[in-house]
Amino acid sequence: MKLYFAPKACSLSPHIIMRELGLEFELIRINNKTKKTAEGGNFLEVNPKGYVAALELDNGEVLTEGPAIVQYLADLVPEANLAPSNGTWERVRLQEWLSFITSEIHGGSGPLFSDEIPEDVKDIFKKKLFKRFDFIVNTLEHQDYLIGTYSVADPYLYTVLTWMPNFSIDIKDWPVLHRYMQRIEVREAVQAAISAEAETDPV
Ligand SMILES: N[C@@H](CCC(=O)N[C@@H](CS)C(=O)NCC(=O)O)C(=O)O
Repeated sequence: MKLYFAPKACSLSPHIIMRELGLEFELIRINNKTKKTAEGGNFLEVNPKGYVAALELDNGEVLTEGPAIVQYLADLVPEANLAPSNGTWERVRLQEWLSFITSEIHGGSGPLFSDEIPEDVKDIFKKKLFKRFDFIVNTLEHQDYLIGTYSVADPYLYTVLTWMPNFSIDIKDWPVLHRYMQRIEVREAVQAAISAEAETDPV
């Protein structure tokens, strides 16, 4: 398997999961501006949508969209318990969280990366994001992880929360979220993924 990634981007989430599961894979860095891959190829030929993450399977199939990728990976090693079994209510709850993270937190922070959006407009997006943070806090006040046990939803939320300093948002203002991030950050797979991405050469 090959994981196409850009350092510190949302591709960190499936990257962490692959390490949590002990899977063998090749990491291929891409340049998100030029869409060149570290192999010298055109990333648009891998994922015509032009964004990471993209997972290329050994049979040549390419899977995109973070929530789909992490569920596919978790199901490869069910005994690791990173996702409840398909067809169970608990799995639907996991999908509910993945959808929430992808649309409300990941998608919700997208405009904050823009150089073209004025600060006062960004403040409107931030306000909405903060409401979503409060909702997450309501859950994490009572349990360590989103579905109760550590699952593929947690490295995804962790990854998008690492972006907040870029927007002058201090996650320490939500102590429950801050402690949650610390819990995830100390995991061996998380540290290994962060280091491996940092050690790759720019494309
Ligand atoms: N819907 C996609 C969004 C992926 C996404 O936003 N990728 C960003 C990095 S976090 C990216 O590569 N952006 C570059 C671009 O859109 O050109 C998913 O959830 O996987």
